[in-house]
Amino acid sequence: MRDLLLIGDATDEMKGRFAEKFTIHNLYDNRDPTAWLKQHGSKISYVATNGHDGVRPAFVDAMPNLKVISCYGVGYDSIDTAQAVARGIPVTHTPNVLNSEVASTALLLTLACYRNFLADEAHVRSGDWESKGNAPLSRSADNQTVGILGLGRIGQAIADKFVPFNSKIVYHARNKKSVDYTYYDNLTEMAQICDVLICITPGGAATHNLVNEAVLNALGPNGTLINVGRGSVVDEQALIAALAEGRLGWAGLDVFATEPKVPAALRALSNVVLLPHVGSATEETRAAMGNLTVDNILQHLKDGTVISPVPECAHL
Ligand code: A2R
Repeated sequence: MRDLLLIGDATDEMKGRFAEKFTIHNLYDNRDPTAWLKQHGSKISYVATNGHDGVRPAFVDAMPNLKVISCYGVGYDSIDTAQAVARGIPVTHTPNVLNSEVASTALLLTLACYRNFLADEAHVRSGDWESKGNAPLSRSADNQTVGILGLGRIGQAIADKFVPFNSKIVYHARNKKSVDYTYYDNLTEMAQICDVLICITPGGAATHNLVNEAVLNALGPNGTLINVGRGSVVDEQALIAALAEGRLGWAGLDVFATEPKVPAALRALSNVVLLPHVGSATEETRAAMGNLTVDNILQHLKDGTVISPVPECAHL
């Protein structure tokens, strides 16, 4: 049996499928992962990790016979692809199979901000409805201008989910697409005309704090920021200040700068809806992502190819 290193979360189904072909070593079962890898790294031929845990460059260095890094997630900013390419190691991820789920999460977060259902539900449970009367009015999510930051696979699925809400879709990405939505090459200018701005770009250096104070101010006191991409894309301190000072209306966040730490100042605000990075976290979608994570490795074991390499590794 070959040896596979598992870093972080995996479903039971993934572990079961891996166990048919590999001896599985769970890195974080070891009190000192660095010491364990120093001793055993040379026997590891495959790594399965996830977008949050990734794999540290020093860990990759400690695995001289590593053949593939398979990421259980579409985002791979926690994996050093330049290092992997230099070693000829394909990094794979799970694009497409989560588009619809993450898009639903973006829509639901938007609706939660607009319709105030979380507070309304608490109003019923607490008995306030009976003792204090009707809940305050909320805002209609219909007929809004929705700006999408990152009109890729998931961004397009988000645009599709908003069709029944009669939304006007605008977008910002690095490149203009052949779509009917209006393209803005300047994010701040786009934010000025948006009711809702939805972030769904990858993380990493190129998108770090792309949504800064100027963008938040442009979105304005009646605006709503939704982030289902990566926490690093939004300047979290600027976001907290804008929300607290009323320069930004609402925020619906599934991702944060330093997960799972969420600043107390953000948790204390009433004009936010906060989720623990569950954008793709349904049984069905995680099963599909898990299968693709395993399939990439099993296919490589069979014929040396992978199914869904990240773009940087497509030539390997
Ligand atoms: O390359 P373009 O023009 O298609 O733009 C991509 C956009 N994007 C950016 N937009 C503005 N400034 C940047 N520096 C920048 N870098 C990338 O994000 C594209 O429209 C979009 C990414 O689309 P996909 O590569 O198809 O990714 P997918 O599957 O939609 O997932 C997006 C992210 C993942 O990387 C995870 O972080 C998260 O959603 O789950």
